[in-house]
Amino acid sequence: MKHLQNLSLFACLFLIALIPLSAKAFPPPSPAGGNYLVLDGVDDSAVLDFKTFGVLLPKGTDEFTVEAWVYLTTPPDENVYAMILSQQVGMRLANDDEGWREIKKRIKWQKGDLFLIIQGHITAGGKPAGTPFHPVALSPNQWHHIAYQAKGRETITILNDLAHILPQGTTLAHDLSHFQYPKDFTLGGFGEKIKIREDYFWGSFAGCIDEVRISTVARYDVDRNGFTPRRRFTDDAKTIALWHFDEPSGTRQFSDASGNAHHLVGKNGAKTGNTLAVEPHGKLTTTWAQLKQ
Ligand SMILES: [Ca+2]
Repeated sequence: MKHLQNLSLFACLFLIALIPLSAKAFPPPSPAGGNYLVLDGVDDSAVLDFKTFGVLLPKGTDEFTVEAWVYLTTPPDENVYAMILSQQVGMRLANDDEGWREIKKRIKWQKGDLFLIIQGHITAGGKPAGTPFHPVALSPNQWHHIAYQAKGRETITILNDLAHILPQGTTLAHDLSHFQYPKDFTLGGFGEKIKIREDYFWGSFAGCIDEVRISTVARYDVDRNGFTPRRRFTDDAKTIALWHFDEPSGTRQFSDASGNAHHLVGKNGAKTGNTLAVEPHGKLTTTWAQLKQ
């Protein structure tokens, strides 16, 4: 009898251990719903080939929004930037290391958070440059809406309902010939680590991305309370590209819902998925039944 009690106790402990593992391994759907893009953080990426498509936003674009829902599962190494999105706008995450000590004091940062950095590529004085950036703290294992938008004399970095306004306009560069890394529009990195300076790299993003939209309009009124979008994005005349990632689980081509045929290609295993696709509940039920026998 004692043996049986121990067995039950063991079964319960085993289940308790399993539940958080499932929750961690398979994020819930984003607020946009449906499937999402799953990236392993090793070499997965979704790519729009530069040779075919060029840059997404045309020459002279000074009003735009580039946005996505992101869910980081595994932070990058200390000397690696996890690349979320790249081309005329770059979105990346940096790990917590000593170099961020001063920044941490100035922003709402807590242990385990990463630093979200968003920059636009511009031409300043005839030379390629990046816009000044304001790092914001981003927690792993939850969905965040991130956006970069410009209009008139304001360029804004958005993380959920938080907005950091840079009081200057941004006209995005359309000539990327100076790029040290691939010119393709990418989500999740470049499929390989790219050295940017001694022992420092652009790397891959581990987690999920959903609902990416590129627009030639500033979409968010950040003076309003609670401007975070809560449902699936729609497309309109100002939408250049929109990916819902709602294809059936396991799909490796992601269609552009804007009608502009910017269909992304999943490289090295990047595919659509969601919580239900892996049926963690089914597995738990089976395990429970087996343990009770
Ligand atoms: Ca989706």
